[in-house]
Amino acid sequence: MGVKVYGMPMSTNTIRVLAALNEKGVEFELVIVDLRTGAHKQPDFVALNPFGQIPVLEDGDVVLFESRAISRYIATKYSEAGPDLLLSGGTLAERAAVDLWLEVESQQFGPPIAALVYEALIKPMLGGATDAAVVEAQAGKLEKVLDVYEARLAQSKYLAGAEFTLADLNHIPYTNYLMKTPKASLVTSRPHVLAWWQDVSSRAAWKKTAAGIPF
Ligand code: GS8
Repeated sequence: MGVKVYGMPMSTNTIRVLAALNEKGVEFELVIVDLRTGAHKQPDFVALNPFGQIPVLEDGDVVLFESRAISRYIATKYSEAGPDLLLSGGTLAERAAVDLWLEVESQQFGPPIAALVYEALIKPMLGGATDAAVVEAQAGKLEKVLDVYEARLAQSKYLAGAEFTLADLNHIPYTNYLMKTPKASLVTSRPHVLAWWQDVSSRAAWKKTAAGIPF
């Protein structure tokens, strides 16, 4: 039985999982769970993820939710294929740097960029109106985070060091959507963050993943 991902092609957290699978060259089936019809709150799906959210990964007997746990599982299971996303052959300090930037993505970068992207891009697609004050507030928070990234990326080609890792990959889905909002300037005004974005978003695996996003 092959790998199944339950989710939607436009969902950032689903895209994080697909990006990891594509980096590793793993074949998968995307099973559509349509948030617009409430499919994620139906008992058969809640049996897979008790939080009733996408994505879910099913790999034989292994069923996982939380996209960051799933991307780490993929990076670990397929450590031999494609890039060494967790620097498993590296020193303790090198692996710790991957963990550090994975945490920064989840704890510092994720909350403001998710709120900004929802307000500026997703909400209008769902028929709502963007609240400019929310966008400004979240952009203010993200700006401070990206100042830290600018300093880091001035010294290091990728977030965890000289190699592309899962820490970089986990940032791609939300940054991709940020670039489609008027706040893309948060990236384009920071030369090292921009160079990093141009590099990570030009990877063949990301281009393949992006081709599946409907807009
Ligand atoms: C968040 C999943 C999530 O918010 C993860 O997997 O990383 N921390 C979790 N999923 C959204 C779709 S955006 O990708 C979702 O399922 N929303 C519907 C809901 O919460 O009811």
